[in-house]
Amino acid sequence: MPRAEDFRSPVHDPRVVARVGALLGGAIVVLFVTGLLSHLSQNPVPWLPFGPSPSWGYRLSQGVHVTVGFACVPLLLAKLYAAYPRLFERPALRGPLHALERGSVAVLVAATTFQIVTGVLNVFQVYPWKFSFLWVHYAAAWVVVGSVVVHVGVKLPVIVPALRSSVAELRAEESGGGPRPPSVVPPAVVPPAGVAADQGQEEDPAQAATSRRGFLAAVAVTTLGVVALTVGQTVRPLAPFAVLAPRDPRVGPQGLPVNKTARSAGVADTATDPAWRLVLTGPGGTRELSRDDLLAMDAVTAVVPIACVEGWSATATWDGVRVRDLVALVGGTADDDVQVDSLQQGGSYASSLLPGAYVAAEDTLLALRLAGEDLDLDHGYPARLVAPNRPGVLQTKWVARMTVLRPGGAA
Ligand code: HEM
Ligand SMILES: Nc1nc2c(c(=O)[nH]1)N[C@H]1C(S)=C(S)[C@@H](COP(=O)(O)O)O[C@H]1N2
Ligand SMILES: [Mo]
Repeated sequence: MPRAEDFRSPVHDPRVVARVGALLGGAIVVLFVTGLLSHLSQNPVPWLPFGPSPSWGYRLSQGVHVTVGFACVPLLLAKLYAAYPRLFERPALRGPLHALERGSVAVLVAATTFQIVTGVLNVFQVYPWKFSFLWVHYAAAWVVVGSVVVHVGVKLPVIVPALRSSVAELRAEESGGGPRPPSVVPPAVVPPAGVAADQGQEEDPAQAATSRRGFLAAVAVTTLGVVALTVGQTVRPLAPFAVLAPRDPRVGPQGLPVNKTARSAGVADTATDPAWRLVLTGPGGTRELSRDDLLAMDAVTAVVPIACVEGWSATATWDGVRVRDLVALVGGTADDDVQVDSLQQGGSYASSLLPGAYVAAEDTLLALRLAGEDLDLDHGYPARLVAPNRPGVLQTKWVARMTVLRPGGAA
């Protein structure tokens, strides 16, 4: 069994661990905030209602979430590599407080690794688990943030001096002038014989400083590289470089990706049936409208992005009818909530609730056309919902029914 002091690589240094940790910690804060925004836009609360503006809001926050999420992969690996010799610290437990500290690190490592692995797999639409990704990811987010707070609190006495020791000092050390670096673990008095060590010899301070700076530079370059190769799924001009992203936002019928096809949603026949009618229900009764009836209404053009929760997004130009005009046909007002149901039977995305603030927006459409053509079947023909600043999962395709909800009971 190796001992903590057997790991001689100069990278196992509190200044390295603290710097990588600061980046990872910052990333986790960003992930937590953008994650909560995503949660609140899918599970609205009365005290923080989301609205339709700015139209690119969800696109930005979820794009940041997934891009920063990808960037966490190299950061987490670097952090674990720099800090792992502490696993071999002996005695393993020095008392109840130390046990608590070690326990919080175990929770932190487990929860963060779990969060990043499941998050990335979800983006690639790989679901090797039985649980609901969304709720487990949401619950684990609180565990991650809680254990980060405990960890930073406990380690503050190490973190502060480690971060204060600036890069300038590392440089001075490199040229032979600086102080001896503090070690991540207490130095062994006598190097134990017979155990292979990372670097073997007692470290040369200049060389060690160079290795540390080299490691930090490699981490920074790798992380920026991951960002550069992912962010194109949100930022259109960088799309050609988004080789790590599973979706190319430029590829799909009418220039827009498709997550769920009409065939896989089981609506290929019902959606193309000429007998299709939009069933509108409100306080004033029920009306059935054919696609021709809808095309005969006041047409509106809106530029509204599809911003998938999985990170890809793309702007599109839609033509259709304002939802508030439809609501008015059945005696509703622009403040009423509207329940939107798809022809699709079952599945979490087969219906969505459109809160009143979105109904009122002039860019909230029952879209009939996309990019100047009739909607492609896979984009929701004969009619689909599009509203600004709304997660992709709520932009219901193949709409069959819209029901005006009034406080105190439906319709
Ligand atoms: C490590 C820290 C992370 C935290 C604290 C975090 C937090 C959250 C939270 C709170 C949500 C909202 C869940 C909900 O709507 O109920 C969320 C959603 C999401 N996260 Fe993360 N996340 C983290 C890492 C990641 C990573 C690494 C990825 C992948 C690259 C990722 C991908 C996603 C996706 C795709 C969603 C949307 C899921 C959906 O609505 O279907 N997350 N995250
Ligand atoms: N009925 C229904 N609507 C749906 C879905 C679905 O599976 N079924 N998928 C949603 C998701 S996850 C996204 S990102 C958008 C994608 O729209 P698009 O295929 O036109 O790009 O549609 C949404 N509307
Ligand atoms: Mo999506």
